[in-house]
Amino acid sequence: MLHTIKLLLRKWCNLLNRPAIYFIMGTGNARKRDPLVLLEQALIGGISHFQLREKGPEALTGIALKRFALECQRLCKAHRVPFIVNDDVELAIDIGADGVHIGQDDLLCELVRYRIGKEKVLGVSVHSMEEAKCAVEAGANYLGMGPVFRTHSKVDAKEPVGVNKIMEVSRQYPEIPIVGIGGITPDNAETVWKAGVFGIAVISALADAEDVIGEVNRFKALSERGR
Ligand code: 3NM
Repeated sequence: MLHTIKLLLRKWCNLLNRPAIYFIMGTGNARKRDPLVLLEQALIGGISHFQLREKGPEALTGIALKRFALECQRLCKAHRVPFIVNDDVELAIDIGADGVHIGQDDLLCELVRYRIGKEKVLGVSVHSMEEAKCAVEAGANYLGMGPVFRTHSKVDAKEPVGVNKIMEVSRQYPEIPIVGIGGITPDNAETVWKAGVFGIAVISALADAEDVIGEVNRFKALSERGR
């Protein structure tokens, strides 16, 4: 079991020992620059994973979304970074994304796992031990846990939970990688690493940064210190 998980992880993580700096973005998050320029800078900086999360009233749909997703995928491929699609299972399958990330309100984990097959990555957002148990049993490859701190990037975000829940879940499921999310910046990231996460996921800390490459490097340096 552990061996299978490690093999799967190796497939989507460039280097198993490398801390995950997981960037999440949709066109609505790119307020300072073109979204593809933003993604490319984050990739040059050295993010380890990318998730396309297209949300909000102005969100791209249909063919425009597919075109944008293909451009993001092309950039990720060029940098050998896994490309994950949030929620939109059909889009992920259509373009051959590396995986899908779903929340608790999205399709059932089991159903998504069945749709994408065993080879693709399935990430699930969880907020409690019960949700973590369900996600793990349904075949999630990693868990997103948060919001660790207050976030302005998700309209329906829950109250911040800090890092204690992450520590509890990682004690219960030591084999499942946990990615902390929500309000994480270079100023508070060390606390999250110290909770034993596999990675940190961020939107605004990179999307709103003046110097995206520099900010990714700050996160990378912190991950080495905090672990
Ligand atoms: N999911 P930022 S918090 C997409 O708690 C998302 O599950 C969350 O954005 C959860 O880094 C969040 O700007 C938003 O706070 C993260």
